[in-house]
Amino acid sequence: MFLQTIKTQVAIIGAGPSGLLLGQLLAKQGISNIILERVTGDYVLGRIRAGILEQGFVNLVREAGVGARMDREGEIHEGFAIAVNGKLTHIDLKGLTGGKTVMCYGQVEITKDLMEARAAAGLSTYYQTSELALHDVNAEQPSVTFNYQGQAYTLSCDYIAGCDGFHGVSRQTIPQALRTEHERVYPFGWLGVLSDTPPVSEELIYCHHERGFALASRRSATRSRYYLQVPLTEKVEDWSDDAFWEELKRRLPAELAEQLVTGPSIEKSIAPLRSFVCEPMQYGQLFLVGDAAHIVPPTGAKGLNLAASDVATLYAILTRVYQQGDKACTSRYSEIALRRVWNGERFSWWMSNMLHNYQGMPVADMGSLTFKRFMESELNYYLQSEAGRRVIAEQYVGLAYESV
Ligand code: RFL
Ligand code: PHB
Repeated sequence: MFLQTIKTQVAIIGAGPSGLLLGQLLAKQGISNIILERVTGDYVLGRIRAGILEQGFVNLVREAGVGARMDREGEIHEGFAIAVNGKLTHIDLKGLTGGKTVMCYGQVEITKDLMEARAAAGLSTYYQTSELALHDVNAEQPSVTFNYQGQAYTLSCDYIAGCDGFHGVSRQTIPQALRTEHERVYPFGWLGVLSDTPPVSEELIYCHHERGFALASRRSATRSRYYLQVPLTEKVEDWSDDAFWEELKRRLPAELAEQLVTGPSIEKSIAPLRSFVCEPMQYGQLFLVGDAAHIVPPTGAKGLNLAASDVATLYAILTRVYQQGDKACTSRYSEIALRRVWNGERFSWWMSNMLHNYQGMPVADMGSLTFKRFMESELNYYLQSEAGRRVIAEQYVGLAYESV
């Protein structure tokens, strides 16, 4: 097979939101980059995931010049609600944080906007690559080899951004002895349904219920996204649409359950819940970004937002490298990124513990009655106190990005 050699400044592995946003921002600064993706663009767009974007993320998308549709179609949310066994408490994000809000705009839409902007700018993305491997990441001139349309390629570059998600190859390139992986797998998953029905509420409602957690989210005035806590043993095929709606009604506050508009699901899937952090997030010229380095359970709406803060940090560092010749600043990436990551991890873990029901789980998995009582007490305390609600609000809207 003939070997093609190509060259760029930054090789980006993965065309998820992390890779696409980083690529767009770097290109704005005149830093060349090539994205290598394992699957097709349509496959990437088929993954229904996040819906809530922090202001920092929104600003970054605007800075990348890709915010026009988001600003037109996205919804600004000034608050959300937490229901405890049917009783609602409002978390006034705007009032409690001195004016901060979040944007409700689907990950699929952001990804689509970024893909279109990349194509329009003529930036190069290789979809459906295989056999991808990273080489010499600890040397001055690393490279990535891969196959594309039956042809073997070598991409030589200055830096590699590993934006290839939890199951990607980048993280595995860091020698095992040099990385520490922290992991907690939760003893339940989220069954999610997307439907073209008017959402039950204008704001999101996180429901703590004896039968298990539920979340009422949305994508627009006509599209709803709902989730139910289910045991990990559950199969999505065993959940008919009717069964899903019935269970959701049981967990929603009664007055909302009565108003719930049901309809056929357009997507239905089960996602396991995991907390995961890889330390450090860099090795030589390789930087891990987003889900490649960390995973949070979705209860705090933080996964994509942490990916965005990694992108912001790496973008600032690489801009400094290429515009000021300050190569030494690259050594600060992991330390800066991890500080924010650990806060998001702690918040997501805490929200997950308070809002889910661990009853029936092994005691080692926090299934004891004592743990249940601690969590009920914690939730009640934080909801009835304004200071408590502010603690939730401040972290939900997202901490400020650290400068490089
Ligand atoms: P992604 O999206 O996984 O993209 C990685 C890309 O890398 C490609 N890849 C490879 N490419 C080339 N070679 C290889 N060897 C490769 N291996 C993998 C993959 O095909 C893929 O295209 O990671 P990225 O870009 O870091 O983005 C992270 C986000 O997707 C994730 O954090 C969020 O979706 C998490 N999340 C949420 N985050 C929020 O901030 N707010 C939310 O409201 C929110 N809700 C959620 C969520 C995640 C969920 N699930 C299903 C896990 C709700 C759910 C249900
Ligand atoms: C979603 O709309 O998919 C969503 C919203 C908030 C979360 C998790 C998921 O915390």
